[in-house]
Amino acid sequence: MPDQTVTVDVEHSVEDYKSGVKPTWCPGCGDFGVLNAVYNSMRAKGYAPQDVVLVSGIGCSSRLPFFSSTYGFHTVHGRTMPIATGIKVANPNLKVLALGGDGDAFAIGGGHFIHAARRNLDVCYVIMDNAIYGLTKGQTSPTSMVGFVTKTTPKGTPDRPVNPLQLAMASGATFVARAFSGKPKELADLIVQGIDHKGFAIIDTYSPCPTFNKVNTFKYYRDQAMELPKDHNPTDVMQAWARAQSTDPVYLGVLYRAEGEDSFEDHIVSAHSGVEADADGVIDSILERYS
Ligand SMILES: Cc1ncc(C[n+]2csc(CCOP(=O)(O)OP(=O)(O)O)c2C)c(N)n1
Repeated sequence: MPDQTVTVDVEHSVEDYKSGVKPTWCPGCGDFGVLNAVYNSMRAKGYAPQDVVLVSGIGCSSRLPFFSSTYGFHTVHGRTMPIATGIKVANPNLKVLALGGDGDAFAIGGGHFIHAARRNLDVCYVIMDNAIYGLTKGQTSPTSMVGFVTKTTPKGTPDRPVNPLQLAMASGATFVARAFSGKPKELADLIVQGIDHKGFAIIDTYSPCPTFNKVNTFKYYRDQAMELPKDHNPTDVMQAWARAQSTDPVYLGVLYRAEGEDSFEDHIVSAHSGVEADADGVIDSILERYS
């Protein structure tokens, strides 16, 4: 497939990735740290803004592409993965970064998440996990804790939370990390690693909502979260699973990584060459019947 990207070989500054649109998030929102980390990861990669597509769903966090000078696709709620898949199929050379909230990823987008993971789609997906629906003013999300009180669950939700890291691992993701927007430098480094990884890379990022979630605050995560031990082996799936399960502490860093697996795009490229190799015109003759 021809390379349809145009990379300009110049050094970029963070300013080059800003759209000039001022973020509309509430003061103190964790998503500011994620936005900074996204800018810094693109700068670290030396990407030209026109080579990158930021794809998001619907939610406060999903507004992120508006604030970047790259291409962006603010899709329908929960449909980040289908659109990201389409972009990669159309032009595998584009750098696609998927972004959005925990509701977008694991509630309405939960089915798509599982299938993107099992296909090993070669995108990096940064989930801004605030354990609540922010845009719709504070309902429980799939990552809210048992007993979490909101306007729609005044007695506390009885539902147990999804564990995003274990869901990703069980679904076939090949790079599974956890980050905290209060540590944007570390997050930027993880995004670079996720981009460099061949296959589906998810970074579940604690990104507090100071307006509607008064429990999972910056202080809460600072007290709860710690970096993985130096001797953590991300290729050991059982160790990764156990550390993903831990709640006290919760671990930050790359919990699981599997290298050398085929990505979805590998199969697409071979499917394209299959069509090109149709010298006998069998496919054309089938298509002609419907014209
Ligand atoms: C099909 C559809 N269903 C429901 C909604 C309403 N809605 C908009 S955003 C959202 C959830 C937002 O939560 P999350 O994805 O976690 O993002 P956050 O706002 O917290 O960043 C919901 C339910 C919608 N826009 N479209």
